[in-house]
Amino acid sequence: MNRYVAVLLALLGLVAGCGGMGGQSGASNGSAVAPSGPPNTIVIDKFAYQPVVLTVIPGAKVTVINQDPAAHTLTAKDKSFDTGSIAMGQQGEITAPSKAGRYPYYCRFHEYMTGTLIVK
Ligand SMILES: [Cu+2]
Repeated sequence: MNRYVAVLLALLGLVAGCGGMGGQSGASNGSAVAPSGPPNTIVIDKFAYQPVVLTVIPGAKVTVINQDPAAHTLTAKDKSFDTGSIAMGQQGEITAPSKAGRYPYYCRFHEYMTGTLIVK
């Protein structure tokens, strides 16, 4: 079981930007079917968005994964996107605006949680 947790954390580490621990990368057999192109993913962990700034193309789908034991949202300050409430361990999705620009967002439940989606 702890091994499962370790693997999950390792995967998250890769998503969050390839730092860290090294070790067992690659070569797991099966399951995860990778879509073509890098996935656009924002992870919510410890009441923070990771990465804090994400750049995507116009209209991109962005998956938002909530790893916290609390519900969160990812809501554009200008309301151009909003995941709605994401329960603990669940995920939501937003569609990036079609217009290029910087879109600050926050969590409606915890307004100190902020990040920026850059569309270009
Ligand atoms: Cu929150």
